[in-house]
Amino acid sequence: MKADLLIRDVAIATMVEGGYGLIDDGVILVSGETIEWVGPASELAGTTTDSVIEGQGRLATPGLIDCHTHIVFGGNRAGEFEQRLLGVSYAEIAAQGGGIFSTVRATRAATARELADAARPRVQNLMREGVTTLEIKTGYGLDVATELKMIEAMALLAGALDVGIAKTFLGAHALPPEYGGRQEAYVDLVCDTMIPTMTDLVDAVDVFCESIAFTQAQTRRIFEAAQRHYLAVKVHAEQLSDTGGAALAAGMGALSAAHLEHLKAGDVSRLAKAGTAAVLLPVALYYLREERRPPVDLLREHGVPMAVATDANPGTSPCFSLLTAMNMACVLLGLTPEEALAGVTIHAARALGRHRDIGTIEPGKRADIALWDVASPAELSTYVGYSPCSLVVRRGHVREVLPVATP
Ligand code: DI6
Ligand code: FE
Repeated sequence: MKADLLIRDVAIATMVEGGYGLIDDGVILVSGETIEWVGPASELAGTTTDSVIEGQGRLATPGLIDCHTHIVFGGNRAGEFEQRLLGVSYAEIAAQGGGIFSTVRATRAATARELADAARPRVQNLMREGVTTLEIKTGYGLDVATELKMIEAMALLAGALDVGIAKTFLGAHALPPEYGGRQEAYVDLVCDTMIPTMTDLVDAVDVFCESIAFTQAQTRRIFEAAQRHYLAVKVHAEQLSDTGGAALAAGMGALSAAHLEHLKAGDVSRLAKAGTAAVLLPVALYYLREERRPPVDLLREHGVPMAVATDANPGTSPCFSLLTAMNMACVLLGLTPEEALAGVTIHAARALGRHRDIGTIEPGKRADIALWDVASPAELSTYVGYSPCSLVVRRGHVREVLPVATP
């Protein structure tokens, strides 16, 4: 067999079928950008390769995927953090024109270049943790020009960094102040102007379906507009209250439903039936000190794919560490470390509709692979504030440097 790259002497957590699928003393063969062969060294027939990575017993996993972020934004919300510590709620801050609106003002005032420059170190922090693909949402513009500017900032990031970026249009994140009281008129703008404008620029359309944001009926309208333009849909639902957004989204074939703290038991089977991934965002509920937890036991019982993501955003989850989100998924939500790793690999790929392409280590998948200085895969969910990632292969090449220089 002839291949371009051989990775040997690794323990491989293939994540095929959602479990570790461990292969000891494993070998991965890569041709071009694609995984060609995976298995134990003992089964490898004669091979010639141009380059070899000696794993030295390290763990190999699929490159990690952060499937839900709002990592492009202007300004910061540290002042609000202080307010919240004094007891002011997220909803109260939003009602006073803070929250998402303060980020909208700062994002409108910034250039695409400034937005990309501000986001770069945050994305690099994810890359240092073995992330090879992340999703980024718009939603801090809420007007055509600024939403487009956010997409331009994402394109600048994609051009500057060796990481895959999935772009999601979240025009329905909040009602912009200039539309005060005219919800339906703004939904018209989203459906009739924004979505047609964004069609070729984004991969999916998201809606914040919530008591303080958009109703179920408005969410449906926006999804119908997205689907008329052949765009995939996904939802933020049941974060602060039960509005039935997740069931609606599942019924419309959504890729994912995120948050779900208030998801009712009866709606779990709808997610399962539709194959809609549940995206768990433990850092947001930690940050907001939410008592409610998504119904993880039921999701597990029904076989709903559970993804785990950072929700990286300046307000409810100022966290740019996917390993931290994995740890919190275990500690706060009761996932096993194996489920947490599946949540940032195979199930995160599903949440992005990319499961045929990325998220596992198996022949035919893209060669996005992370190597870790750990003795067992459970270690990946164990640490807070420390990344044991030591090498990343993306699209079949060794990613130049992890942004942190190793001596
Ligand atoms: N849910 C969230 O957790 C973020 N957006 C959303 O719809 C919060 C965004 C922010 O507070 O800036
Ligand atoms: Fe979010």
